Amino acid sequence: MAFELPKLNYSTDALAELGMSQETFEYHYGKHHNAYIVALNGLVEKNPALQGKSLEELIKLSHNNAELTPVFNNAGQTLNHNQFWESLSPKGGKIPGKLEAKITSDFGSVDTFKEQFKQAGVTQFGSGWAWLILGTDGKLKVTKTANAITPVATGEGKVLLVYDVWEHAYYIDFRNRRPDYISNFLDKIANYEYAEANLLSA
Ligand code: MN3
Repeated sequence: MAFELPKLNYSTDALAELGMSQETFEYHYGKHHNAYIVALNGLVEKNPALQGKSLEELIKLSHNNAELTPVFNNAGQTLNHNQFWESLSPKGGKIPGKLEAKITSDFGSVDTFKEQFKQAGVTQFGSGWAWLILGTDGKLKVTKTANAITPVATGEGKVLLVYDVWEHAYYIDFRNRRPDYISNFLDKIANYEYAEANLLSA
């Protein structure tokens, strides 16, 4: 069973008034994400040892394995984008009560959390991702990874929310202004309901 581009929970123009244009979606979802999935399916088809495995299994077995670097990169990017689309919402930006209580408990305040989450993406040199995870110690943490790396590979914790800081994520709408793209994400389109649901199911 080949991997497929996931269905979005909103239309590709749903975030256009909120700082993420339909053109960005057409390239980012329709071309970049799709290309990772097509590449991954090609790699799996050629290698019987990879067949029948989930994305998480492929990521774990290919992590730090030089021969399987292309598998790691394409499986990681497939999963990371799946989680990124879920991390966006046309009704985003509002932090629901249970998540807010946990954020306040673990970061001190919502403002401190947002500043740390923003700085993770601002300071990620080159391409990568910024994450809100539930750490293995039961506390919320902000982290960042380069290229295709995911907390699924590093075992740091469960992914609650993620945003993409590859240039293709923001260059059409924000040009070189990565910090503005991140603030827009945090305040207008971040799907904190998704993050709370992930927290409650942990
Ligand atoms: Mn991307």
